[in-house]
Amino acid sequence: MKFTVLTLFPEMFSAFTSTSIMARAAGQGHIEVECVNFRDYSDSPSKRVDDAPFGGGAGLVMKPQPLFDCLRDQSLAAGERIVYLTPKGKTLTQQMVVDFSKLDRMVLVCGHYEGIDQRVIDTFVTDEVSIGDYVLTGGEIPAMVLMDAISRMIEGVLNTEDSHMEESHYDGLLEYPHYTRPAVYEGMAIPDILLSGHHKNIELWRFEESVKLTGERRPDMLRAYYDRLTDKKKRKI
Ligand code: 6GU
Repeated sequence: MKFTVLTLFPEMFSAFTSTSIMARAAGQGHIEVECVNFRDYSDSPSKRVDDAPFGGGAGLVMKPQPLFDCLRDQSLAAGERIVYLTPKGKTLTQQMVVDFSKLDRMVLVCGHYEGIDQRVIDTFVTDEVSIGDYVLTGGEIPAMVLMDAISRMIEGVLNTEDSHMEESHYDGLLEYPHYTRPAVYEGMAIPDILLSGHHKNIELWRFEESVKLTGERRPDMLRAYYDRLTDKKKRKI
């Protein structure tokens, strides 16, 4: 997957792309992240990228010219996905992440201020994506959220160490509690079952903990999980 990020703040992406799993994924050729500062495309002498909104009101709007010229310079193939990160977009879900992870290339457009001129959206944007019901100052962090979530779903990015949850049948439930050594810490002991060595029982305990937690915190997810089960499995529960 090649990500091309159009942003006024490319430096925000350097730690993200040079650390941990993203850096390894890039090093192994699974992903490539290219940041393009669309200020470089501004035809104004002062390299301005924003202007006052027609119709009045507070805030500034990203001018169409730098983004039009920048997007036209990205040698886009027909059908290429151009995602605009905006709180007005469709809220990102894991299913959308899985669908995006199958693409070879994505262009991510990060806005600031009151957003970008609607004509940029009408001309180029294929998907408008939000990361949740709250407002951030710009699209850079949402773009990183999107790239992180997509990258870990690309074949080969997670090794067996980090990917065990991918294969788990707890998919669609919240995770059970995790413990590591020591078995007693400041007087708090881990659940006995985890020391029993009885793998089947441990598996069952983890599943029950997952179901319990999901029921408490995300009853909507538990219902969806139940609805997805086959009738045969439903009878067992
Ligand atoms: Cl994609 N952008 C901004 N600015 N705020 C957000 C968002 C995006 N998603 C949630 N809040």
